[in-house]
Amino acid sequence: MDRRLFLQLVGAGGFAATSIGCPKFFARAKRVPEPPVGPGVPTTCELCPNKCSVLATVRRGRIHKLNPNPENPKSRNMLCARGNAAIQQVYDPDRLKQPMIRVGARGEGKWKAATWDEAFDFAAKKLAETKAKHGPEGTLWSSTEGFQEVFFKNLGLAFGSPNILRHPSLCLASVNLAYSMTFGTVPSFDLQNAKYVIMAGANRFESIITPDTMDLIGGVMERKAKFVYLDPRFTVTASKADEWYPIKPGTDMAFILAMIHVIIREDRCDKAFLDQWTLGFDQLVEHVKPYTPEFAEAETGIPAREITRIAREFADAGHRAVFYAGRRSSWYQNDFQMRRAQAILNTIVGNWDREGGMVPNRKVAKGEFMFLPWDDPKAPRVDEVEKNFPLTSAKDGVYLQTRENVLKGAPYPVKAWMIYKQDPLNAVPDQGKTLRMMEAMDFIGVVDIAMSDTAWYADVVFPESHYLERTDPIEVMPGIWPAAVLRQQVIKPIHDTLPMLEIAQGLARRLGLSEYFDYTIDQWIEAEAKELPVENGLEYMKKHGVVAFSEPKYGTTRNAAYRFVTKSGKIEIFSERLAEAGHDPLPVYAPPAQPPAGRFRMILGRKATITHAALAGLPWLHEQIPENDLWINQDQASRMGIRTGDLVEVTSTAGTVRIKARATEEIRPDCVFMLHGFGKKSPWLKRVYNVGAADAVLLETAWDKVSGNAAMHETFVNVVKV
Ligand SMILES: Nc1nc2c(c(=O)[nH]1)N[C@H]1C(S)=C(S)[C@@H](COP(=O)(O)OP(=O)(O)OC[C@H]3O[C@@H](n4cnc5c(=O)[nH]c(N)nc54)[C@H](O)[C@@H]3O)O[C@H]1N2
Ligand SMILES: Nc1nc2c(c(=O)[nH]1)N[C@H]1C(S)=C(S)[C@@H](COP(=O)(O)OP(=O)(O)OC[C@H]3O[C@@H](n4cnc5c(=O)[nH]c(N)nc54)[C@H](O)[C@@H]3O)O[C@H]1N2
Ligand code: SF4
Ligand SMILES: [Mo]
Repeated sequence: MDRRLFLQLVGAGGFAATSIGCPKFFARAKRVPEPPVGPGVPTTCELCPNKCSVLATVRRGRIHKLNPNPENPKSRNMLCARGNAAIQQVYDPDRLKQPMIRVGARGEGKWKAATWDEAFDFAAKKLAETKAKHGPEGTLWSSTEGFQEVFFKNLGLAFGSPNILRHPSLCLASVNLAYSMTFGTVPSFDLQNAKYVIMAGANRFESIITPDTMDLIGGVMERKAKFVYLDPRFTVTASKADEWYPIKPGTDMAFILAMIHVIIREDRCDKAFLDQWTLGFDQLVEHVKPYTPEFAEAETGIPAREITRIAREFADAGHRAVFYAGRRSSWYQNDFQMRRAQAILNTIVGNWDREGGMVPNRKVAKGEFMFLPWDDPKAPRVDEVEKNFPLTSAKDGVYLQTRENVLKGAPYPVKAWMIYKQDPLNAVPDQGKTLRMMEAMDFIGVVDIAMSDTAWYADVVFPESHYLERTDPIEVMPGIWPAAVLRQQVIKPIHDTLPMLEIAQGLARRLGLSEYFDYTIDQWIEAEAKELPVENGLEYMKKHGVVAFSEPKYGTTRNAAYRFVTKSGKIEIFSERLAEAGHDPLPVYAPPAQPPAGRFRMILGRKATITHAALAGLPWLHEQIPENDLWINQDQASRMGIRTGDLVEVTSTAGTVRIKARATEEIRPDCVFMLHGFGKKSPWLKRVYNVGAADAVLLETAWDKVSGNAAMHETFVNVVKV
């Protein structure tokens, strides 16, 4: 596709709403008419957690164009800029093309191309040696969500390791725990029908979540519902809001508690709802008395009269008012409690399970493939989750605690690390510390599609086939508009790559674990498709790529017989379980530590064209953002003699980077901001290698007290002009 047309169509917001054809002038220039491309193979995007439905067209064996599949109500007929650029990942000349085994020192970049047999033999030998020396618990298996992640995780479990470490404790563990402890489940927010929406740092026009981003455009902006946004930065989302408040970082809980205070004081709660469904409202009434709007003004910098007015407007919109939860809650050490405060604010206006409110997620039923079960691991987890974070999900683990304990060698040594679809050197705060953890390993194996920074420091790199080259399990995407989606192969792998299932099978064969992986992907999805709520599930899925419910259902939990999955069976405003675990049963506000004079708090966020630390180097996307920079407030910058484009040195206790400055009014004076995804160490990522800087170098180790979720906005940095 023509680059300019691509850019016009993806536009400033970064997404195209409909299919884009091949430009006519392009076609005219060809002597031989191009064969038609047809409607496309239905499949599912893998470039971020949203998993939008795609129709992939192929011409002469090459992927020609990716279009949105209108049949998925969750992705709302949208394929964003990143989704479109997936073609460039497939044909990227710097892609991993065959297994690689390290021959020089770690990180030196000396590799030998290997056959799959050599790579499997090598890794299996190292894993078996680790098991013989330290037991299966001496191995760590870490991964980020993806449809083939299940095979990676199962390999770790079948191997006998308790140390399965998934990405939530870097992302959304605290928000999920806060909502589940209140409602027994994590709901969605009906932005299509809401009348009043408050978002605190959920940058939905740049941090895309489907269908919320599109519903914010269609449901909120076009219907002129009120949209209030709090963010220390003027983001694209701020620019679209009715009201934007550059809240002082780390003080959102004060704002929320003051809203609760006003709503209770002025008797604007949904009393009938509170009486019937909730526990602990009386304690809340007492609890919020000190949290006046004036108190919150002093904390947040938002005028008390505005907080009071917003609270009144919010309560007046009642069941159609939502304080949106946000997704990345790896912010502060009190993140769990801040999200609990949000959940309680939503509760008191009675928006639970109402059109335009908070709605418990529905699922599409699917079958399960029955594989041979393995014995439970004998050893406890190395992160000692049950002791350190008893309320959090032990099956996903806690990343930072894992790293602390591995570095200490306690409670036992962990000496081999397998990594799937994850780049811990960039995703985990304090890159230097993660490097030390890697150095402490006897063996590191990485499964990726690119030579990520983490892969660059590994011993063996297994190239996974690209999502457009493989068939993955059917996945259920829960929500108000739930869907089950299939990712099916569009083209055969163009290099010597394998899907994760076959990588797991290759290793399992050598580790004596074959019996647990004795099936094909086709058998797996056939079993899943059997229970889909359509006739001939598998055929339907292959033809449509998606089975979905396009009509929302409200009120299913609002019946007298319903018991919430909480200790009391009610919505828990006051939580005894929290009290028992030694935490505040109602959210107590404590002001965040302030940066000492001359230092700034570092905050993070996203742009629409980049996913995390990946994708910034894909040509179409790279042209949008060729390099990251450090946002610093204009007044602060001029006082320090810093101008846009000047090179600055940024230092925290974790590390130092050099990066160009962007002096701007679009950020508060007490913080600085840096985009993720640059300053790479892997020369294979050539457009972003040594370009800009990596935020992970600067971030210090801190976590949320209840969930163990990484707290990534707790680092203070020093900035000097170079
Ligand atoms: N400094 C900093 N750290 C953060 C964040 C931040 O904003 N700043 N955000 C946090 C959040 S919210 C999250 S969710 C995490 C995300 O953390 P990660 O999951 O580590 O994020 P990515 O950068 O997307 O890295 C994914 C890796 O998977 C590879 N990959 C992509 N597709 C495939 C595939 O199909 N198969 C395989 N095998 N590999 C594939 C990519 O090449 C890349 O190396 O990071 C967290 N950490
Ligand atoms: N394009 C794109 N979309 C994505 C992703 C991606 O990488 N790229 N990743 C996906 C994933 S895994 C996730 S978790 C989500 C993340 O999406 P979000 O949950 O929206 O999180 P972030 O984009 O990380 O944005 C955090 C925002 O909070 C602001 N902020 C910082 N401190 C404070 C504070 O104290 N108070 C308030 N109110 N605001 C604050 C920051 O300036 C930033 O704009 O996005 C998803 N969607
Ligand atoms: S939001 Fe974009 S990158 Fe994410 S799944 Fe959808 S199309 Fe793919
Ligand atoms: Mo995330």
